[in-house]
Amino acid sequence: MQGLKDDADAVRHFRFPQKIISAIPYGHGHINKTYLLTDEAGERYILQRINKNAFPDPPAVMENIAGVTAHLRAAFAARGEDPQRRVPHLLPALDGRYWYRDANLEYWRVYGFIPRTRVFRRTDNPAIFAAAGSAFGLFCRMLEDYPTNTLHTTVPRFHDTPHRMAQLDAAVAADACGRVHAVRRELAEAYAFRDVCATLTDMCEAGVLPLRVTHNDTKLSNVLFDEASDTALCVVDLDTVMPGLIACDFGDAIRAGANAADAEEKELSKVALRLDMYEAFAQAYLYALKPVLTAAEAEALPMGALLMTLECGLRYLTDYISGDVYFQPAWDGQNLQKARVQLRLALDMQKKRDDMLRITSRLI
Ligand code: ADP
Ligand code: GN1
Ligand code: MG
Repeated sequence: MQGLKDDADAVRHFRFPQKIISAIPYGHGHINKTYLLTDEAGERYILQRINKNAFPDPPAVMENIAGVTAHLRAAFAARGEDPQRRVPHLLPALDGRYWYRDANLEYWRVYGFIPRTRVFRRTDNPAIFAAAGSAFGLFCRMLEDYPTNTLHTTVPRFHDTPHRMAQLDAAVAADACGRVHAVRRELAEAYAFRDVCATLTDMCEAGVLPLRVTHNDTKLSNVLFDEASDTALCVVDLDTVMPGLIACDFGDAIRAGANAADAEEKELSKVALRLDMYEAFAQAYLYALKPVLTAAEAEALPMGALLMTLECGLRYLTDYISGDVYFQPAWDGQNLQKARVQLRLALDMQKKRDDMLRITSRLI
């Protein structure tokens, strides 16, 4: 077989109807390792090795995904839509489980490939971003009646921003790579948000914001679009589906998709929140979710954008200081550059908070 080499063993342990003849690295994710498989009849599959550094309990991740995808399939079928195109479909391993553990204790899974789709890594087009907003809004809406307490919290404190701040503090104290002296400016920018970083977690603990089934990694490239019509079809990358806050899903999408500049932009003056993109996403997202959203959840959306942006900046900066142990950098200093962009974007969001609030309140 072309491609897999040492990893070929994993392929032999899934129930493919035909023989797999090629495997090529696929996608642009920074966490899992993804391959596109093709069988002798031309049918394609997505094979992924789950990153144990990010997800210490892969069987729990797979149990969440199996439960949620089954629920979504039934919900789409009930609406008369084709679940095969709207929901990722897991292929069982030979033993009937949805994962296979190899001799190196690495975990693998296989999805059917959803054909005639494309992903956007980035867009300047509000209509494309709005379509992603519909898909993520619908995703949470359809899971509104899913029993939240049956889901595993696979990454504890994933969107706990004060916890991310504390991880940054710990990385600075350890200074494992002697990089702290070079990032004093970025640290000052991050620390400026210390007072605000617990806003959402405090509201959640106080019972003001409810925990729902959320996606937690809502970037544009986690939505498959129909190639012919550019309509959003299917939400993928379900590893982080767990109980969470709507403000975090909304905010992470805005963070990743409403920046006027690239995520690695070197000219930081180009970094800014595009309010037209914010509005396009918010309108579509709220259209899907409005019927179930509480007033407090709606009001918290702008804070979600600010804190998810800050949090991502904190995570990149922590990783840079720690020696790039979580996000695999494609070049030296990439995590630091990405941190600078997120911190600058968070600052711009702070300035535009009233604009965001005004837009959101018009939509609810
Ligand atoms: P990562 O966690 O590494 O980002 P993803 O689950 O997002 O991994 O998958 C990486 C890419 O593979 C996606 O951006 C998408 O292009 C593609 N992909 C994932 N699942 C499918 C699928 N079922 N059908 C078609 N393409 C898929
Ligand atoms: C990671 O897996 P991927 O590349 O879609 C990360 C997200 C970050 C994102 C930033 C499990 O997402 O939380 O927002 O990188 N996922 C995990 O680029 O840590
Ligand atoms: Mg992804």
